Amino acid sequence: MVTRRLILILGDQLSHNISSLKDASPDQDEILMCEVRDETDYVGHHKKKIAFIFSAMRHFAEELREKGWTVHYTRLTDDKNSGSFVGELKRHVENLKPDGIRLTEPAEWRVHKDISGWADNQSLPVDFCPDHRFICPIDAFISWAEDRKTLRMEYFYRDMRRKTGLLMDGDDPEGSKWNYDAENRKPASDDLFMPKPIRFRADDLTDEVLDLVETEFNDNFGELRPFHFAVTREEALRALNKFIKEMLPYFGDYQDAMLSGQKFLYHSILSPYINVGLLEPMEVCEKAQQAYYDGDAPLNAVEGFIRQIIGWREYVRGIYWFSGPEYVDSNALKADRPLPWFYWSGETKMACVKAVVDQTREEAYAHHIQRLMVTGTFALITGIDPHDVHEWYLAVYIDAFEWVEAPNTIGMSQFADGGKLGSKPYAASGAYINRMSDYCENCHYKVSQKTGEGACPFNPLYWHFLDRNRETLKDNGRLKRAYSTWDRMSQEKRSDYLKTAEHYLEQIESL
Ligand code: FAD
Ligand code: DLZ
Ligand code: SF4
Repeated sequence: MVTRRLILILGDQLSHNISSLKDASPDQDEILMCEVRDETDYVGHHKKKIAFIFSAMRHFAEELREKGWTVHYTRLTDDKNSGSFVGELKRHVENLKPDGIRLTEPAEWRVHKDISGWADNQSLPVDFCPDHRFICPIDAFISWAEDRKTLRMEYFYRDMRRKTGLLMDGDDPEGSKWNYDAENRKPASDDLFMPKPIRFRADDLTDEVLDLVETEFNDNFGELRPFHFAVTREEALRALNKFIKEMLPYFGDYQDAMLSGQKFLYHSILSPYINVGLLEPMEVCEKAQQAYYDGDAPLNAVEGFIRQIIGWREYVRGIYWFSGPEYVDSNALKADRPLPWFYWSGETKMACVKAVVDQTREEAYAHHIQRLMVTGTFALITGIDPHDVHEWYLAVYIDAFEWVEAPNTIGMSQFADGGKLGSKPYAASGAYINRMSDYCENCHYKVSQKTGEGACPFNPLYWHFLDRNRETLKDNGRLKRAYSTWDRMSQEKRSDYLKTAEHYLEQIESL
């Protein structure tokens, strides 16, 4: 007997070779895709993020139809839209009476729980297929992690290099070193040639989505237009090719640099495309590897780039599933201050924070060091509630999906998991931002001033952070030097730091 399955494709599963479509046939199976309020409203997403996902979903549905599939596509404003994946599954099961349901496993706990909870009470079979776009299956990560006292990305990454064969010379790493990060920390100067990321013109389908977002999500954070993101695989491949040719050769050198007015530097801006499935992580890495073998990009750049994808990206996904749904509520440092309003408005005298928030509002994008060492470090050293910080990052970036955002925010950036993901908190004084950027040149605050009115807030707040978290952090090997510097300071100097920090904390909203 022929079985007729209904295949649910979620908004971050827009790959033609997604596992739920393997061995399925347009002659007997049908597809369901849906724009639902549960997904648009679980945080107040940036307008560009909603537009990107809806437009990419609608384009993908069209491509499937061109391949002969019957696609049942629920638009956000359809009268019968129930507002949730489960509601749409129920409605379509009633109408279409399929013999079974199939989907690639959802990427996050919330959705997985909802759909599997519904599936448990169904008489028809619901088949969850593993997501083969990731290199490390969840089970394999869990076995790797369970055997270890401490989890560190570097060892996991080496296993991924061996497993994929990327940049391997037999059993050894290409160039005989696994990691070239030491060569990757140059500040940038504004006379460097900065290629611009490719920008795509909105077609009719995207224009329609932009109008929808303008009407339905007008109060959400962020500027909707101009909208230049790729929304099809063909466009995403063009973005990938431009990155490999023009930016990759300099990616390593300037990976940590920040420059006013230069929002993208040599970063790839590929995370949204990889995360929703328009590009596959392995194909991106293979292209980068080829550029190295062809002599078009140096090893430090290519290794650094590949490490972000098969190392960090896979590692944070593993940590997310290994840690359970309660990971997002971690708060090892018991931080409880509310998120300052300037994270939304950009109205702050701190030039670095203003630059990153303004850019985030305009582009729904900031690069890793901006996220980690500016907005992330400020929230960490001022003791903002990590759950508030997590919800902010989940809302404002176009590439934000909980499985990748939460470990980066809760773990790497806020140290709220107590050091499960990373070995030290990314706390820093203004000196770091001054070294890696030009933000301090036009700041109201003086980066060289340590205490008193006008001192860069990062300076006293850094020491305040270390002092108030001493009990929890004193045994962290990577903070030993900082604590001994603090202990060597005179009582008077320490008290000046703490007084200035407390003064700043009292008036945090007007910093
Ligand atoms: P590039 O600098 O060009 O890097 C290449 C690719 O490597 C990226 O496209 C991405 O796929 C991958 N990558 C790099 N760093 C990481 C990382 N730490 N974790 C996972 N993948 C990585 N990334 C997201 O994709 N979604 C998020 O919601 C997200 N939230 C973050 C929150 C915080 C607090 C921090 C510190 C980092 C976060 N990151 C997140 C990681 C990183 O900042 C982004 O992946 C990167 O900035 C995306 O821009 P890009 O494509 O230009 O990256
Ligand atoms: C992020 C998002 C948004 C804003 N809207 C939708 C949607 O309407 N329909 C959909 O299928 N997916 C959407 N997504 C992406 C989902 O949240 C994502 O697929 C799940 O979180 C599973 O990881
Ligand atoms: Fe940021 Fe301090 Fe530099 Fe101002 S002086 S830009 S607050 S690091």
